[in-house]
Amino acid sequence: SLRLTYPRQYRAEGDTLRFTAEGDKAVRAIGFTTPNVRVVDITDPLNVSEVAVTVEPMRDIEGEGYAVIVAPGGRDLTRTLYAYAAAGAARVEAANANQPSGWHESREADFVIVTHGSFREATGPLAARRTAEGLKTEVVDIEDLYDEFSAGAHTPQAVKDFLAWTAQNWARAPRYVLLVGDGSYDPRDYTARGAFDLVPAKLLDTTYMETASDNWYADFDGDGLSEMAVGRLPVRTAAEAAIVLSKITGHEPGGEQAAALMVADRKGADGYDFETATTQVQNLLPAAFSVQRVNRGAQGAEAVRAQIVNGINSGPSIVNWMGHGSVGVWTGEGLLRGEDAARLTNGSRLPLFVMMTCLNGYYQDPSLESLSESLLKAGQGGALAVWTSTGMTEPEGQAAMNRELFGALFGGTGPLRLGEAMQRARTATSDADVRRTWVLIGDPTTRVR
Ligand SMILES: [Ca+2]
Ligand SMILES: [Ca+2]
Ligand SMILES: [Ca+2]
Repeated sequence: SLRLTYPRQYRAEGDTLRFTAEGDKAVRAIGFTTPNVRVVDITDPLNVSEVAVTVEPMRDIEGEGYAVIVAPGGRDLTRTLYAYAAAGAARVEAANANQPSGWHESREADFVIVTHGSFREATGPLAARRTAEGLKTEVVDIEDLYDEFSAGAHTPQAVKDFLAWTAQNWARAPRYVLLVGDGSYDPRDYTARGAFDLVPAKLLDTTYMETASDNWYADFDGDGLSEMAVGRLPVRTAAEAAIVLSKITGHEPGGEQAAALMVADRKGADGYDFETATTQVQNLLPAAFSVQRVNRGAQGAEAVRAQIVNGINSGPSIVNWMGHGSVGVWTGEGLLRGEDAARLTNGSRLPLFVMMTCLNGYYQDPSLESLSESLLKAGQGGALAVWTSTGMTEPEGQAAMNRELFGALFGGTGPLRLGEAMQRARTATSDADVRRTWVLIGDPTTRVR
């Protein structure tokens, strides 16, 4: 065999260099643009230490710049070193004192609100109101769940592990969970569009795409049905939280009009008959309901848009859409659009929107707002709550779930809270993607009648 030994030059790139040195031999590394260079011994990543260096200008033959000379220590071992320009080192952005919490202790709750710290105060009136209604409510800071359940790491698993813990160990486990804070598919803000993973979004692979599933947090056996009813208020600021929470706490169940706006897309290239499916849902409304029906049909898009916007402005208690859609729109023609939300004038007559379509619930994009979010956050009206999908799914399972929801809400079993009605509705389909991607953009303890 042949052993070839040759000297190798250590030259920094971008004022950093990772290199090795024998403990007892001095090593010279060149190519730094500044004399202010620090070297750390990273051989054991759990025991990093700074190494003393000598810095000198590079020799003429080496070019312009500075060289560092290092002798890591008397030991024989090969050491791994990292040299960097001190000014280029990343800084710790913030260090906050820990707030102690005790969520591992056995407690009793019917409802838990898991909130980002910025919205904690805003959740107070909702917690007080539900407690007065007989639902024992706990407000949990998401930071404390990271502390207690994921060793401080920002991860959706902390929320799931907390809820699973309550199911196993609390004297009474919650039936309803409200997440207060937007989520993002870019929790570390690699794309520099803003750090909006305030209460983490859990991303799952579905047939057509990767998307968020809030149901996942309380689905302990992985069958797509959650064991607690989960909703989310995807707010980013205290001002948004105040608007949304005042809509929810200001809502009086039973006070709304017995009216429904039922909107159906026309039969598309895929051949699905949205009109017939909508009629089947509509037939489940109580006889006392006044129904406004809008069929996309052969009408001009602008005429349909006007009927929809006017229909919402009349303040029905429920708005139901079956048809095509994307993140911010109903159909490619935009029969209803995110930008319509802020102009809605239905005031305090706030409907539940049931949107059986694609992507209207895609709340996790840091730079786009989904239609469900625009409707929930609208200040002069819009939605009380929205039930829709973060993903792309087939209409058959959606329609089955839509019928079951109306049965649960209006079928005479007494007033159900939204979360309970939606739990029941999901059991009507075995389509795993429909079950997992439907999100309640709203509060699961809200009652619509
Ligand atoms: Ca803490
Ligand atoms: Ca389950
Ligand atoms: Ca969002």
